Amino acid sequence: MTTTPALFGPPPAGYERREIAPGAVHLPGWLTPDRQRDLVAACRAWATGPVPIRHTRLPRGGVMSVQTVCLGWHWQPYAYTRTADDVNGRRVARFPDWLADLGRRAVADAYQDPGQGAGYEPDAALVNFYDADARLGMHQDKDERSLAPVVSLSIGDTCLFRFGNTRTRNRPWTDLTLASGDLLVFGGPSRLAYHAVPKILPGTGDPAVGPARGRLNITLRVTGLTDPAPEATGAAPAGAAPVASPESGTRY
Ligand code: MD3
Ligand code: FE
Repeated sequence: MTTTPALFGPPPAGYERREIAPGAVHLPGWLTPDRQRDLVAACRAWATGPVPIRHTRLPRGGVMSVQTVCLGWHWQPYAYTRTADDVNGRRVARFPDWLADLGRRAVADAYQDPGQGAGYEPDAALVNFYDADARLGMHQDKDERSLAPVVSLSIGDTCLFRFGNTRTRNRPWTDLTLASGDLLVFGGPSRLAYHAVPKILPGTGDPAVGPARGRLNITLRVTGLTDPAPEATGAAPAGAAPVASPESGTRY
């Protein structure tokens, strides 16, 4: 059992807040060095299992250059499941409450709206690791059934991030750099915008804070999914009387 990282307390005083587009907010340096170190330690543990970090396989036979491990729900193109059927079939690690709390603070700070922060209930995280050559092509995040914001936390090497538009994967787009400690929140009219990570800038991270090399990105999402009722899983004997479900939300 790991202890809860010390992720609480206010972000650094005087951090900037940049609105890239309506609903897309960048808070450079929102994570303190201590919080970044705690998150790196957590990512190291998640990377070992129950589902190990791996290059996601694509439907046409390729693999992504980015390596990913999921919490709460497992993502593979193009669906979320509880078990990593494309890796080892195991259930992914649970989504920790402290990470949801961090997500609520992120949304509250990005939108300067404590109410919106309080109502944010992420249930899945994708931890992406980029080595010097990894890239992520232009795509939309649309496998979630909820349009709640996506929270993105960057640690390690700086990357070039390309924020596009909601209609096409082409221009217009805005390029910005994401450095260690940066928070991005994408919601509202920006939630379905195309975006990409065209380049990592190797050696730009501080190994005393982030990974020895490369870039970590943690995205928090609201899948909008629920587990099937127990009687629909095949777990109950045939013909068994339906069993009352436990308190909702506690089955995982
Ligand atoms: C804009 N990850 O995991 S995070 C992804 O740095 C992903 O690893 C990138 O794109 C990374 O899907 C970018 C920033 C991000 C995440 C979700 C978005 C930007 C977004 C959803 C809508 C619009
Ligand atoms: Fe994405």
